[in-house]
Amino acid sequence: MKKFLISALIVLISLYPAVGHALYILDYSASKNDRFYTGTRSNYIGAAYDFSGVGYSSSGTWATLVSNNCFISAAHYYPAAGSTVTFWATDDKSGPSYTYTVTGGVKIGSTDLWVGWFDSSVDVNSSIARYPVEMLTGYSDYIPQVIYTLGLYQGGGSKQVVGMNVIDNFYTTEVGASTGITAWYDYDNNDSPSVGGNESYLLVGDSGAPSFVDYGSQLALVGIHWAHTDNTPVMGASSVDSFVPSYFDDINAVLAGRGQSLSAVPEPGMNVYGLIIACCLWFRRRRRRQTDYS
Ligand SMILES: [Ca+2]
Ligand SMILES: [Ca+2]
Repeated sequence: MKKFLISALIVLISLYPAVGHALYILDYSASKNDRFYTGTRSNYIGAAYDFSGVGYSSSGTWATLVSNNCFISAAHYYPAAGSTVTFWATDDKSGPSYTYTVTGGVKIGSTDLWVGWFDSSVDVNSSIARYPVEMLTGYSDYIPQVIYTLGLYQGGGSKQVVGMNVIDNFYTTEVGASTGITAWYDYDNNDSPSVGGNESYLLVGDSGAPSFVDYGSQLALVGIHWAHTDNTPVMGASSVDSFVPSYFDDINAVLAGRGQSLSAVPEPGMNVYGLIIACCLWFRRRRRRQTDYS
């Protein structure tokens, strides 16, 4: 697995954990941001993506599926053994859904990341996504990447919403008894690239929900919501995610113990340049073969 060339800044910052209820979206609207909106709409920001692997538990916690029966969540707010997690095949809550019982889990080192598992594999025929982790060479390669953030509606209740933001920086963060490398994204209505009115801020209750990037038009996991700098969405405040790529090997080791593995994009040993070279070789070989036979 690729190692990061550039280290995260070592800054221990005490923050508020985002325990308790919502993702604040600057210019929220139901048709634009609700995952399970029931009316007709043409402006849903998640329309191009498959969120089926983002599950929600009977205890109000989040589970993001990364292999057949393992999920990632937050160590301070996760679906505990005995609770059930439901996955919806599409962004239609009345459509097919699949529910599994959590049977265990483990905290990843000193971090706020949690890997949990179910009694059985999530049905392979159920079209429920298993997300890969985006593995780039260095931290700077993730800045400024656009992320899609999941959370609960700022007005209360259990309605799921999709917001956006842009990764600004990385810090080693300490909250409560946990320390880990984190990705920070600010709330300032002034991002580049612009995410417009979809800029989001983590409020209490969203811990354990994921942040994704678009990798080749597919979602790839980069963050799990952990904390924030302010209890209200004031301009200049920052949201804080556990940065999953830094813990790829540790998470993969837990999955390996259960006969599974964590996927990466790009696949190890095959980056864009590797693909270009592979294509060139194939064309050369093909041309040579045509030349030989003609
Ligand atoms: Ca921002
Ligand atoms: Ca900004």
